[in-house]
Amino acid sequence: VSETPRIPPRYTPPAVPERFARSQWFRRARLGMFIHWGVYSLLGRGEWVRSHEEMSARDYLPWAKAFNPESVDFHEWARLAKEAGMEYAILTAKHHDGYCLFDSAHSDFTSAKMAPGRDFVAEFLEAFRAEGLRVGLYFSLIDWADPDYPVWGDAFHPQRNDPAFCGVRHDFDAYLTKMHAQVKELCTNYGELDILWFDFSYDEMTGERWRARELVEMVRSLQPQVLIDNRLEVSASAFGSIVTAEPSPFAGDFVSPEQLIPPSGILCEDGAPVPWESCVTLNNHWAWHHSDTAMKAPSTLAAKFVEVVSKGGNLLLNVGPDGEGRIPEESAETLRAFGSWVHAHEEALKGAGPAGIAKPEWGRWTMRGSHLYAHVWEEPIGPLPLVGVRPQDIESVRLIGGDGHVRVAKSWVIDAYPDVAFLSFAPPGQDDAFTFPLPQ
Ligand code: JFZ
Repeated sequence: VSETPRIPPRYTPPAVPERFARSQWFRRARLGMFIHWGVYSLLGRGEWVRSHEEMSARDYLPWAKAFNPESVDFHEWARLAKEAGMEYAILTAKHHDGYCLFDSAHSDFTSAKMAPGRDFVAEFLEAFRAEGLRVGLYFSLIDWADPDYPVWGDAFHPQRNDPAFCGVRHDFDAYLTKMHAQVKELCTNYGELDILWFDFSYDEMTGERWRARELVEMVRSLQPQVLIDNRLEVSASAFGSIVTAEPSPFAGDFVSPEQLIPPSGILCEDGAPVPWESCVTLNNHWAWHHSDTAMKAPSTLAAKFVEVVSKGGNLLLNVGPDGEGRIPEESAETLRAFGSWVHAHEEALKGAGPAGIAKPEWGRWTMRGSHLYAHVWEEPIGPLPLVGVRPQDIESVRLIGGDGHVRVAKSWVIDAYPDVAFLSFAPPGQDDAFTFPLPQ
């Protein structure tokens, strides 16, 4: 339901600060596709399989050699993203296992030099751009395949970051030089990128330990407009200096909560809204998992997407194609059903954000320009109170996604609450009814 008030200042939500100007397209886009895909997709036990199952490099190598998805169709992925109502997509160019889906002068462990003989990053970018989608690349700061990387996360090595263990042949600075060089390749060889999604910092491995200042300077010199997440500085569970008055040079352009919608959006210390993007799996894994059938319902995704928009964030929904590059049919079906709902309610979501009105009991508010959108999750039993909206501020009301009328309720209904507008719903031809089944 939408009504168009003559906007008095009381309906104007706090503006996103000027320092986030670069992310304007991103904050309007609101919905993206995350794609976890690589060698691990062939094993079907999630992208952490090498670490969780204590596989050595030698154990993992046969899988890397076998990874050869000849029938992968990136155009089909891109069409699904469009059908799902998504505006951008982010592919794992390199995950923690170190296997690159792009051609790199600094690694032989790549899809270009191994069985596929293809640059999947280039193919992905071409296909998604052709559908008019913005494009991003996920790049792991952690690399289990590089002997110069401290072995955190590799359960095979209980010593983790212990310098005594990593000491002898291990040269972390040499690792960083290679890692920076690969990021430079991604920023140089693939045209304009919209997002670089670094993952992730932990313990002492954060910020300058990645030579992050130098890295971000290099990225910005090559890709001035690219958006960077906040994980050069923090893990999935923290905001970082982006929410302070003095963000570091590598604080990033947005916060990246994982499997979590922040309780009241994300605000800077001074109360100004900070851009954020919640990444969420459709089941319980990022990469393809052969026995994970826990699929979120399209209606759950719809409700959660409204929640995200009402709090000023983005939703990045994940798919995990299998080792052949097929997006599981259950994921595709779920996204198509969710997408048809998104398309039907697009104007209340894309380019929309918080309304600056307290969350109502019947659902949520979003706002776009001077339009307020009431997302009504409950079946009204009578006139619906719009607490925070005065009747005199409403110019017109309109129902989105269904037949029937919605109108501002007659005065006798609201006598007890003169400052609250009420809506009544009526099926076609029954102007005096209070309610009728809302569209799902
Ligand atoms: C990271 C990856 O490890 C994971 O495989 C996936 O790509 C996800 C999107 O990002 O997940 C994390 C990162 C950091 C923490 C937890 C999960 N953390 O620090 O708690």
